[in-house]
Amino acid sequence: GNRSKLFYEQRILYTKCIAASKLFSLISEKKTNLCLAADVTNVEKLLKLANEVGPHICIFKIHADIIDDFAEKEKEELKNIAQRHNFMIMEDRKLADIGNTVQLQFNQISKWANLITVHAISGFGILEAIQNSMNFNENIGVFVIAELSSQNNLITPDYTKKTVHLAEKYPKLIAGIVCQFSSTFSNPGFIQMTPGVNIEENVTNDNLGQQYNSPETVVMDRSADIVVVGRGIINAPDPSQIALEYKKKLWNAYLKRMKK
Ligand code: 5FU
Repeated sequence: GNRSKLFYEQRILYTKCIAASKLFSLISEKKTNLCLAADVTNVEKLLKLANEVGPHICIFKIHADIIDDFAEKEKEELKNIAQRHNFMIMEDRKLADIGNTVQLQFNQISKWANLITVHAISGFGILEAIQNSMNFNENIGVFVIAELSSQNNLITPDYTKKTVHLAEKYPKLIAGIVCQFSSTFSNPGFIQMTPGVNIEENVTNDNLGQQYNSPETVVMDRSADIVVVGRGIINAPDPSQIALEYKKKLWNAYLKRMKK
């Protein structure tokens, strides 16, 4: 079937991952497929962003290792804000080590994040490690990186295919796939998360390899289900107002895709 022609709420029927079905329903309830990449180093600024942008997003994605003094208290506060505004917290750690090491890392991250990204580079052990971790529960979902947005990255089409194939073997664990194209996978139960988006027409890349597309390109032409936006929002003078603009553009692109 063609996953890009199914509504979010219809996709619930195809997933065996409880975190993914929660995500599908919160997206259709809040009418937002926007994920904020909250790449700030100051923890007060992080919590302020979560509070202000929270109503407009489905996922608040962070890199915990860039934040100064991200301690127990702040993690609890972030969880409270997530509950208040009904969004999920993703740690974009891109775990990539052997299973045993990943299990130890996951035991920490799972204390405060519901979603986590992993590379499949080390093979099945990484997914086994998470699924069999003492801290694993059904509210946690994994996103596997099958493609990257950066210019001249080293992922090959064969690696991408094998990554998706591996993900298919863990339907309860895998919420989705981080990728760039519609053709990367076909399973309607997996959520396509796509980074590299900016609404300003003259912003097509940064000077470190990042590449940007428009909301319409990624949602309509590339069938993204969740779109990641970082600097396009966090560097704006009023992040919540810009986030609302992204939210509307992304949701309209989804509605147009469904009518096309
Ligand atoms: F898997 C990926 C990828 O392929 N590209 C990305 O840019 C993840 N990202 C993340 O999305 C990256 O780590 C940033 O947190 C975010 C994009 O931020 P930007 O400021 O919108 O470029």
